[in-house]
Amino acid sequence: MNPSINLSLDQVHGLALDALTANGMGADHAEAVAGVITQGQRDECHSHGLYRLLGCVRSLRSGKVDGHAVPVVSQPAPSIVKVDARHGFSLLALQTGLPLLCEQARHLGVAALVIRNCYHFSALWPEVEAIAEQGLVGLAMTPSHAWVAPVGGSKGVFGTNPLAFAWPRPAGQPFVFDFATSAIARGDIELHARQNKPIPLGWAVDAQGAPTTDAQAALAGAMQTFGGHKGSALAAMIELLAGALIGDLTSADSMAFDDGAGAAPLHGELLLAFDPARFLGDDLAPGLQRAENLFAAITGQGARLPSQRRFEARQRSERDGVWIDRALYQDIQALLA
Ligand code: NDP
Ligand code: PYC
Repeated sequence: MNPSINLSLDQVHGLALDALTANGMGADHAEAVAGVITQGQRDECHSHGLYRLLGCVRSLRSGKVDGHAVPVVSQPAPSIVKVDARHGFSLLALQTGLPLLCEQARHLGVAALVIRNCYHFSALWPEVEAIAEQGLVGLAMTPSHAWVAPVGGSKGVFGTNPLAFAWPRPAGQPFVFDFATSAIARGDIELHARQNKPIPLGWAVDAQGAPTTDAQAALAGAMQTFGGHKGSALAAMIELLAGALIGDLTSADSMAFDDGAGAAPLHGELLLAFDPARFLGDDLAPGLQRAENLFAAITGQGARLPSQRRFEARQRSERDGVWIDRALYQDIQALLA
């Protein structure tokens, strides 16, 4: 039997919608969550594609997430758009606040979207890509659960805290990167554990603080930051900007709130949008050209831009559908029961 199964993107989307609604999620939330899960699978981001349905349904069944929460928008200052997700998943809150974020960025040059009280499980690149689609520069960050040790330590303090950035380009796809400030997303270690595969040294230490290649031991121990002290400082910055500054939980607070339920982390998210037209005025065209020169200097020597792999995967998936692990497909089918 083939260990993988081929699905069209419509089938992926339908499967995600069915699994979420069968577990009590309201239609608008389910549509937002299924959309981002389909995007993740389409772009071959396996840690944040269909695999995430297992965690979403676990979160719904834990009774912590409100699958019908109606996000509430406020604007404490012209440049700050706040959306209270009211203990729902983050994605409907994001959809609710994004148009006003972009409008205010165009008006003021720069604006912030603060999402509070949200359960967060998704990759950030769809969010900054949506900002770049509006011709704006986007930056996004969020904490998670305190799984990651600071450099020099061996106990979780930081979340896997992703940082994503998108720069709109006059032609073609935007320049986008999106990475965890841990050496790797936790989802990737979980996928290694599911498949009984070892992980590289440098991703995590075990519960005794010793470096490990055992994925299960890594999940029971602490993850490491990328780039040593540099990733550690960026992870701390994200706790401060997308936690303390916005009046929401840090990764340690989120983990304490979860109290072993195994739900998605509950915290906030910070997104910033910058309008190049406002920053550059009459110099818009040369400013954008400088960016193009930078990208050409990268690709001109054979290096690739971040997201190039993803954009290629997107084209392939739109043409051929996606291949998913049969065991994962069966686990998802079981969620429909
Ligand atoms: P990776 O280490 O796989 O990739 C990070 C970024 O680096 C991508 O933009 C990738 O582009 C780029 N990249 C990789 N290799 C190269 C290369 N050789 N040259 C140029 N660019 C390269 O990501 P992570 O494991 O750190 O994170 C995966 C996902 O997990 C992210 O989308 C993140 O948002 C998500 N996540 C979400 C969390 C949450 O709390 N919601 C927490 C942690 C992670 P490409 O994709 O094209 O390879
Ligand atoms: O993969 O680290 C991760 C993650 C945490 C929350 C969502 N994804």
